Order: sequence, then structure tokens, then C-alpha cells
Amino acid sequence: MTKRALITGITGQDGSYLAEHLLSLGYEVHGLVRRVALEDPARRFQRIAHLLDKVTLHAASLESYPSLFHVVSQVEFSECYHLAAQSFVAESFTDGFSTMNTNINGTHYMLAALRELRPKCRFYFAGSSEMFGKVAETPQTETTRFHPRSPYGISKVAGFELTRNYREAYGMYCSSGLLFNHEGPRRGYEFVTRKITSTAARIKLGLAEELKLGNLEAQRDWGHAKDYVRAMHLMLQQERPDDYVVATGETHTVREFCERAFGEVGLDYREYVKIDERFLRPAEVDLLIGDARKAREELGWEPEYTFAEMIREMVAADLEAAQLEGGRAAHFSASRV
Ligand code: G4F
Repeated sequence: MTKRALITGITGQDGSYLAEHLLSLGYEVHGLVRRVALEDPARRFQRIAHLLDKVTLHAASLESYPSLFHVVSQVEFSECYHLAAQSFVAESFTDGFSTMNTNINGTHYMLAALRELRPKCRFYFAGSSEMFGKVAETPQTETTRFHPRSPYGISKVAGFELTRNYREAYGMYCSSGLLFNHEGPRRGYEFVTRKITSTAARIKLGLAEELKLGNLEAQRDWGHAKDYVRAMHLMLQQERPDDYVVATGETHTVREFCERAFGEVGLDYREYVKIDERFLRPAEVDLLIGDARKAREELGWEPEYTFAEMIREMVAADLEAAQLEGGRAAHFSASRV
């Protein structure tokens, strides 16, 4: 029988990779999108443009229980991947209220709707290494104490606890992934990796002159999103629901990321990167490094990309985009002469 999955956040980096993965496994894939996205498909559906004839989209808002209830009542899903969230940590300091509202209530609404209508549906919650925050131990595992450092991190701890509570209180199959940073050429430009690779490419082609960043000494365990969505799927195929750390087990500084990304285009980052205090956070997560032994042993999950390969792929994609941008700019100025 064809398996049917619902992905919230299907238009994002992870949602688009997960949709591709599930389609390749023969799933019928449904995605939840905001109504505004349906009205602006060229921009909002960029990452899933190539999938639009293969997936079914439903309009709903994480802020509206009735809209989520309606979608869940429409189709018989056997798996639900709840990825939608306000996921930019810096933005959560600017507007903590809306981050909390979307991330906590959105998760609660999804769980409540499933409990009411599809209690047998398996649920995946996108937990985050931001939950470890000011880390209590290194490396971080499934048993490391949480100490979130941002409204975003706090909202993810709440979502994680709600997911665990639905599992324990109602016997539902609810699992959380404690995913460390995961990147790729579909990453949003506001996140540091994509900001670095896209600006390095633009500087190389003469389209930008410098790159303004905040804390260069922060350390992150960066993996590739394509690898991490495989882990999400595996978590819902186990006999029992559980929580898993997904990480590479390597950590690198933002500075090192800059060095490698600029190195890919033959430039020395020290000549272009400037510190701008606007990009410092009121409270920082200094060091993240995950121990994914449980995922390796129980799920049989392994990351395929190395750190260097991921950066190479991102820079190559951004060089291609910058070339198109440069071509368009040249065409525009030539047509004005
Ligand atoms: O790329 P970032 O914004 O990612 P961050 O805050 O680690 O969060 C990401 O990973 C989490 C998993 O741990 C996810 F849950 C979350 O949704 C998101 O995907 O920042 C990475 C580091 C930070 O220490 C930040 O202070 O880079 C530092 N940084 C330095 N300059 C900067 C900048 N970050 C951004 N976004 N922009 C800068 O200019």
C-alpha cells in the first residue's frame, strides 16, 4: 500500500529535501503551506518548483488550529513530519513572542489535531541542538541537559517536551530529532554558512566588496541537510518512538568556514570579512558538537557528505547563481547605454 506523508515546512530547505527523499521511496507526499505562499509561488516555491506536479499542497497556518485540523481531516496520512517553524535564532531575539507563538502553539496544534483525528499517525518533531545552548557536556547526546540561550531554543525545548508528553500520555508514536546545524545550497541566505558562500562567490565575480559578520569564534557541528532528512525518515520506521541526536561529530568555527569557502574561490577571507556588532547575539551558543552514536547504531544512519564536500557544493552553486546575476546586471546596463 502506498504510504502517505504530510510535511509541514515543505517549502524550506529540509522540507524540499525530505519531499524528494520520500518521493524516491514511493511515498505520496502532501505539504502544508501558508496561503500567502500559494499567492506568490514563483518566490515561495523556489525550492520545490521541480516537485510541484508530484506533491499535493494544502493551505493552513501554524497559528490556526481550525486550519490544521481541516488539513489533517482531509487526507489519511500515516506519517507527519513537523518541520515548519520560525527557525532563525537571531530573529527570535527581535521578536520572541511570534517565535514562541508559531513554534510552540504550532507544534501543540499539530499534535492535538493528530490525537483527535489520526492517533495512529507517526509524528516527527524537528528538535534542535540549540536546545543544548550553554552546553552542560561535550559532546552532546540524547541525555545532555538542556540550557537554551534564545527564545528559539526555548521554543524548541517546549516542542520537544510536548512531543514526548504526547508519546507518554497518549501512547502516540512521536519521535524527535535533535538535529545539529545542517546546510546545503538550498539554505536561506540569513544563516551564516549561506551568507558566507554566497558573498564569497559574489566577491569573486566583483558583485560585492566585503562580508560583514558577527562572532567568528562560534563553533558548530555542520552537516548536510540531504543526509539529515534520511535520519528523519528512519526515525519513523522503528518499532518504538524515540529521540535521536543527528550530527557529524566534528566541530568547526565560523572563521574556519570562512577560510575554506573563500579558499574555494582562491581568495583570503581576512581581506574581505569585517566584524559588525549588529550580528552579535545577546546570548551566544559558543560550542556545539554532537554524538550521534545512537542514530548510527539503532537507525543505521551515517552522514555521506564531508564538511569540505558540503562547502564545495555550496560555493559551486553560489558561483553559478552569481554568474547569472552578473550576466543580468551586464545585460541591464548594456541595454541602458
Ligand atoms: O547560521 P546560524 O544563524 O545558525 P544557528 O544560530 O546555529 O542556528 C541554526 O542551527 C540550529 C541547530 O543548532 C537550528 F536549530 C536553527 O534553526 C538554525 O538552523 O549561526 C551560526 C553561528 C552563530 O554562532 C552565530 O552567532 O554563526 C554565528 N554568526 C556570526 N556571524 C552569524 C553571523 N550568524 C548569522 N546568521 N549571521 C552572521 O552574520
